[in-house]
Amino acid sequence: MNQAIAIMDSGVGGLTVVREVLRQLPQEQIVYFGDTARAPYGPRPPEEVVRFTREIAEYLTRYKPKMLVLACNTATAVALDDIRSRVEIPVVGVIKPGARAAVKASRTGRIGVIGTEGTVKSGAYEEALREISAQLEIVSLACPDLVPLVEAGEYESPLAWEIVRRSLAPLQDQKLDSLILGCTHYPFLAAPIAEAMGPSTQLINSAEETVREISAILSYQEDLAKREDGTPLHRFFCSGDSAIFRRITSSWLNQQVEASTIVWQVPTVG
Ligand code: I24
Ligand code: DGL
Repeated sequence: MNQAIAIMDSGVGGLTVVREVLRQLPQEQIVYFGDTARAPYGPRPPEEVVRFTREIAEYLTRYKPKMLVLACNTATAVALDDIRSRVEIPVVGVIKPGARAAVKASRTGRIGVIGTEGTVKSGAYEEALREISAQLEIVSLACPDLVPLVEAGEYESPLAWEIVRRSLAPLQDQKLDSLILGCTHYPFLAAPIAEAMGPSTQLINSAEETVREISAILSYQEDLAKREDGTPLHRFFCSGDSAIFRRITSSWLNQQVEASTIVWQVPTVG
């Protein structure tokens, strides 16, 4: 089917999911929205994140997508059920795929989760993990310093190793055998995180697992997968400065993309 896959995120972090779709499902067309003017979502109250995610879902439905992906862990944590009840198409979040991969990878059942404040406070990862297996020991930790670190381009600097080590200190003696990177930005810090946790902890990247889930839904619902060849035309939108957004997107995806800024239509009263 020729309709696009709609992907939303609080900003540019969801491009990790986009890159994975381009790699695993190169024939699929993407329409992406990054809420760069209102990012980050991590520190925001859940009601606000739900409202923003609804607005974006509503905006993206005008492109008649065949599926909507919440690439943001914070949005998935607080808004997935709400969005599912409002749209007709399949809605995929990043939490269940990550949880499933972690349980599969774990031998001891001692699983860690790191994410934004919003994600960790919601308890969504615990819920998803316990639904898969009741036998798990789960340790969750909010790491609010890590997103600003990545967005400052500091993820390879000595400062990154120091901040990661300090942030993850509470997990160091927990004997976790897998750790879910429950935030779009954390794969950029995989090296310092792996070093801080030690060699017996496996890191789980939700973006990769999510695209396997997308792929499974598309091939299960046979009429959903795109079978034609040819280069699809992707569309990128953001709520903030489109020049900066276009620069980050083009460099991350290794291709020049067009991007436009969307101005929300404020409903007029009376
Ligand atoms: N990486 C991220 N966010 C940024 C950034 C970055 N600036 C440089 N790099 N800025 O996230 C966030 C705030 N912006 C967003 C756009 O609108 C204006 C405000 C990391 C995820 C990227 C997929 C470094 C950088 C880059 C290209 C690719 C990867 C990367 F420029 F880390
Ligand atoms: N995209 C968010 C997430 O995965 C991280 C950035 C933010 O806080 O907006 O939780």
